[in-house]
Amino acid sequence: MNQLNDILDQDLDPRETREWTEALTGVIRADGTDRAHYLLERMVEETRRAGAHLPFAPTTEYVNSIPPEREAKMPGDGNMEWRIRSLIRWNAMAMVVRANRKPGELGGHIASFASSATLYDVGFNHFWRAPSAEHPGDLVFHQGHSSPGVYARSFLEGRIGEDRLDLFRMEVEGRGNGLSSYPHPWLMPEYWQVPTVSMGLGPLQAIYQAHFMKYLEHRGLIAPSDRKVWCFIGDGESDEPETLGAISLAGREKLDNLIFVVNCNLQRLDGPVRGNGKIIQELEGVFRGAGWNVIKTIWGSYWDPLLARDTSGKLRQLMMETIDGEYQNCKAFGGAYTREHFFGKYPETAAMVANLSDDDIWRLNRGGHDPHKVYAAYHEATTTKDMPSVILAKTVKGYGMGAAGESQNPTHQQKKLDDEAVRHFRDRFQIPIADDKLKDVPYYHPGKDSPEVQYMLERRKALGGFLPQRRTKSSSIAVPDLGAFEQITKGSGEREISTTMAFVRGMNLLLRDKALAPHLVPIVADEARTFGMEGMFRQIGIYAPFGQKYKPVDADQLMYYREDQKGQVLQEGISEPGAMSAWMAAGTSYSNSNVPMLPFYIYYSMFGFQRIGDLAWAAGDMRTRGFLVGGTAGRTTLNGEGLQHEDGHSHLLAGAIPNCRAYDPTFSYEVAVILQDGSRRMLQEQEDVYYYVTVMNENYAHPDMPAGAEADIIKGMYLFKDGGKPKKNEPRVQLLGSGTILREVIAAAELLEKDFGVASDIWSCPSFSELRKDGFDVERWNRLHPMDKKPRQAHVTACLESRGGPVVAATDYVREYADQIRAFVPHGRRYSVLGTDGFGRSDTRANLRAFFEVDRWWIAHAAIAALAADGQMNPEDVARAIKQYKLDPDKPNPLTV
Ligand SMILES: Cc1ncc(C[n+]2csc(CCOP(=O)(O)OP(=O)(O)O)c2C)c(N)n1
Ligand SMILES: [Mg+2]
Repeated sequence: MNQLNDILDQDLDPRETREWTEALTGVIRADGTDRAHYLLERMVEETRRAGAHLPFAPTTEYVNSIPPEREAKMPGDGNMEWRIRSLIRWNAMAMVVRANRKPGELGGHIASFASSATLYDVGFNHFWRAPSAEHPGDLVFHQGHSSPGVYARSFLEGRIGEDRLDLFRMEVEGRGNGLSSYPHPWLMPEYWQVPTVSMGLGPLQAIYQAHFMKYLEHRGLIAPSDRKVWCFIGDGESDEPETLGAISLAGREKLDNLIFVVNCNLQRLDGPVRGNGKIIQELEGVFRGAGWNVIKTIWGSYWDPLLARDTSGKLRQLMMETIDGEYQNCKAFGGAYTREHFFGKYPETAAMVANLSDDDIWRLNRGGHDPHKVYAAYHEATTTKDMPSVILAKTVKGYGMGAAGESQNPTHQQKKLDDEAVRHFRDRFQIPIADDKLKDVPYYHPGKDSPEVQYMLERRKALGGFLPQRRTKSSSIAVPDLGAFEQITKGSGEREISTTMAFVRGMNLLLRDKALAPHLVPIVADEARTFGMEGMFRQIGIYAPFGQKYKPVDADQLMYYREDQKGQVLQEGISEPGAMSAWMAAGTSYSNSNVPMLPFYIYYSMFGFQRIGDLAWAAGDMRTRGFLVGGTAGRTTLNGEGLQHEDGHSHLLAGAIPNCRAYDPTFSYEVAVILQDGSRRMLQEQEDVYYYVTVMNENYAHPDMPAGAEADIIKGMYLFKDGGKPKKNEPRVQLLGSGTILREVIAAAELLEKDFGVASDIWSCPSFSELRKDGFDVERWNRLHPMDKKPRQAHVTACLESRGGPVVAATDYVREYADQIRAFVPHGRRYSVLGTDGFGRSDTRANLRAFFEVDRWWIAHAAIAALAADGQMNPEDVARAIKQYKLDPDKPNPLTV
């Protein structure tokens, strides 16, 4: 760039330059801009061929991309829309100010919506279609903290009453009528479609929603349409890697169903976004480079005559030279300041405004506040083919807030306006509220028969209905019963397989169900081979929007790399946030596209919750349905990969998400039960839950499913092996385990019997987190129902109550995982927990399990120690176990090394 600027700064022969420029102008006049563009590109190519290195200029002039003569004209009544917008602005401001005059520090934002009101209004009035019989509906991502403006519109439309506006940010008090601070489908399931307030997640998800809608179209699951995904983003939000990190996918896949609107108010929370540069230019370069159609909407109509008179190019030069920090000053300090510090820089530009008053200069508006410019931009974006579009709209943060906030650095957090600021706001937007009423900052509704409301309703009717609105249910899809999974509910005999293989087999069994199969979406982030899923490449194909244009290198093989426009597997490349977003798009397709889908995203568990935890949380919020499969999990089971790969804690993270059901199965029939029950709940019953299942890569033989175990597997704990009828004086323990470590538990039971004559009941616990939820729920219920004759019992308590002896648990996860059930182990019973606390490392499984003290010998030792502590065995027995099992008593705690 700098090099290019250097070249452009030197004009060695101005006369020659003029001749070329005039020739080009002639071409434009005679044959149009496309022809001129063609000639220029050819010349650049010629020069490059001659050996010159010509740097690429990713940016254009600092003016609107659409010249006035090419602007599509806005239909409708501009004055009416101004009045409506003013009422919306007022009510949005009022709800925040009123909330903050109550006790309770409720918070809220005024300045952001003040800057984007026009951007939303033009969309609501002219572009965004609600789902209807005629149209599937557009999907709109709102900037999270602009939600007051969206509520204020719904208020005028009669969808939200005054009482509810006063419950903004009071969702407990509101008992279902409250208005959530930001868009949260969990809290307002019939209203908000996508949670957006965690900066960066909205734009990332919008890309994958658009990508997934094309997938559905290509696979013939929805009819092709002109529906769009619109995503509103703050300019500050573009700092997030998630915001820009996936834009090349949208360019590559030519997602012309995707429109970003970046509200460039030049400020973020603390101050300017790019005070020393220009955010619009920076974003233009980034998006153009990624293959987007960039529409800059910088200047409002009042600038048009000035720009038309700018024959010398000085005004354009000035616009380009001025940086955002200075532009912010112009809006903060007003017309006189702008005359002196902006226009005053060159005599030519000073002369241009000599006839304008300071107020006229102040009124020179920014593009994002001019509905005509915004309309033209949206029109172009919605009619652009084969490219996603981004609208870079320049606005003023705190527009209309006057001295209380307009372009002020702290304006983002301004939520309390004093009486003077409220009066100013009323005057500026001509709200008919009398002076003596102003102190209450009352809402203003012009009445449902008013021309304003009638106009709004008519517009929404023409566009198919109200927005936002969210579909909570789609059609139910029948899921085959467990019988269909016989291949994995039956034992594997001598054959040794891993739970990963069992899971993939389970998916393949689902794919055999003709009605269900089209709804399955296997998703990988470049790890299909790791999980043995490469067979699916040929079988159901990898989605490629433009098909496979090359002969794959392995074309002669059975399982070749088959890409297909109708491919079913989503291969998202090495992007866990991307694959997760694709999973969320598929898992919410029941709501957004009225097509239920069941996505399976399979990944290295370590690159799941801890890497994309915020998305996993948003997935719960937006009621995503699907399976997350944490492959090759467990701190000691994924043995060679070491510290960064060995997951010993994802279950704690998963367990914290309220509607995520997490399981750590050991045997293939457990996998089958979880898979069947999960699919049934999500597809057939349409429950708003999602599943996290860890699967391992250790191969071993799998037994038959014990009869009648299904219900307890789902609850999280079932008796795997009965230790037999208790003999007199024979010590007895209850051994618990999950995942691959359950097999160590089973082996420990044999050691205990053989070496110490201790009997064990063995419990498989595929979900300590489900057990914890059940236990606390029961405990809470009992506390609240003291007079009830029959207190409820936690599943853990019920299982262990009639079987004696201390309880010992071991898993391949940190101790906290199994420790979650401590409170529900029957009263007075000892509970010892082993786990893999500490950093992972690479070695053999056997060495790792010895290191983390979760192998059979350590488990047997822990059981003897527990019996000794209970007085049923002696310290000598513990010492013997240490010696016999070659345990090093001076070994450092693995947590510390
Ligand atoms: C991941 C994340 N980090 C921080 C925040 C806190 N936050 C909310 S709004 C905001 C500033 C947003 O600025 P910008 O994107 O420019 O939006 P504007 O309000 O100016 O339209 C910040 C930092 C957040 N919501 N999410
Ligand atoms: Mg901003």
